[in-house]
Amino acid sequence: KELCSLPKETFDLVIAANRLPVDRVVHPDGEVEWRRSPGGLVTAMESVMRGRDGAWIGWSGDPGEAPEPFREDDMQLHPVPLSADEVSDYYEGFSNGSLWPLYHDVIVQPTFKRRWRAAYERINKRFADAAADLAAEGGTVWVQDYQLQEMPAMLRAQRPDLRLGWFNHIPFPPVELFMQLPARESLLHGLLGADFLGFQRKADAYNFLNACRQLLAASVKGDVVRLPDGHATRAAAVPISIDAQAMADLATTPGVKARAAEIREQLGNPEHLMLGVDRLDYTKGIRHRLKAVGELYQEGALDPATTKFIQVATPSRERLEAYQHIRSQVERTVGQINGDHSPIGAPAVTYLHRSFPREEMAALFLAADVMLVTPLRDGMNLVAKEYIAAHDGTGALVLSEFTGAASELKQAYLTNPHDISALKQSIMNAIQAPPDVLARRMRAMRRQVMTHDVQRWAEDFLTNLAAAPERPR
Ligand code: GDG
Repeated sequence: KELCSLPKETFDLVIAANRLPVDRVVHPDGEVEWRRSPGGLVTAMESVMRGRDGAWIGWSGDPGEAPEPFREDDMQLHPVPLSADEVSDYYEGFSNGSLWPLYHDVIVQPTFKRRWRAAYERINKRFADAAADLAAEGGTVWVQDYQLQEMPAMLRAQRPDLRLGWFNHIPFPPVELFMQLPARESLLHGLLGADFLGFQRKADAYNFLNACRQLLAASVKGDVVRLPDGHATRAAAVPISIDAQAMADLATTPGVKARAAEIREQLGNPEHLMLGVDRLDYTKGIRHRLKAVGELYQEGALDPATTKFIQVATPSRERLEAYQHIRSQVERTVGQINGDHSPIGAPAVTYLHRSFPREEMAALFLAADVMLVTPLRDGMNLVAKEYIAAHDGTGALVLSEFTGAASELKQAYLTNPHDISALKQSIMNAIQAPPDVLARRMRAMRRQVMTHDVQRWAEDFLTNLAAAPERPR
């Protein structure tokens, strides 16, 4: 009775994402530490929460019982439990076996299973219940990404007082592809529980609005969808970015600069150093990139003694077959290229299948003359922006037209990675460009990235959310 009368702690801003922004690390002495996790979403959201008293709802990363809520930096963290079966059905199954390939242009055939779909709905409800419990009266709940598309409507049903926003970090597919999804109407209705939906590109918002028009026969006027009950949802582009100043600062620290020089030294001070940094995912176009680089070595357009390529491929979703497959393809190709072309003691391609600290990433960006970002489809791609922020002078970016970043970074060497000849030409153009051309292009891209950072993205999103379904003035 006493306990019940205690006021429950609630929060004005609640973030809901599949994962908490921390990983659990157990030391040999049994002590548990939570460490900030790598990855696109966490990198982006960290600065949003800084200085606010907000809460973050998400899975801890370990199956089974959830740890008690705890505080970390400026955040209240609320773990949501997932059993081992739920991890495999909701996360690996529906999220990464059905939605991820479908939303990335069916690069890999999506799998649909009714058991996966049921788990997805159940977990979305679990997240909605947690948010309903934590959000203050009239508060704001910001839902993240494709794993939680049914949560907004579930939450609105319980808490019509809340402002609900959702941001999609990945593309939203054209209706011709989206309509393959067995749960398509429920997902659209789920999203329409929100007041504002943010997408990486205008084309993604348009695809969503079009799906509502065609599959729900909903009333769509401009960028607003209105349901028969009168509730209106606005969908628009709010392209995500990086903490640009933090990356720029990191890249000018003496330690990072020295390390960048050391990396070049270790590779025998190459004339040209090319770099790729990706999660090892079939969407990232690593295979196409290697094919292009391999052919350039083969034809003698690039000299393996003086032009080196470093590919960082961070381990990802390793239990899924499609990821095991891309990994073996990539590793075989790297082996072939090095077998055919590497001088003794200095590989043409340095392949790194592991994660690195941020400082090491910054040193790699700084060391590289040419950054190769060649996804077959990518919501935004933060790596492209990080490379720009790390480079003050020259440096060249080869960038796939199929990334969200291509809409903003027009001075990159834009390319179609499906066209290997075109990709090779773009790489050569970037490598052979005169320094003054590179400097001019880099200046323009840097202006874009430095003035459109993740802090501005978060403000933009929240301003749009506060005004929805109207546009902010
Ligand atoms: C999704 C969307 C969208 C990578 N390896 C290491 C490391 N990273 C960092 C990168 C970058 C982030 O992870 C990856 O972000 P991306 O944008 O490239 O890609 P996704 O993980 O697929 O992210 C994407 C993003 O969400 C945000 O909305 O842009 O389109 O797919 O920051 O630097 N960081 C460290 N060590 C590594 O080994 N420290």
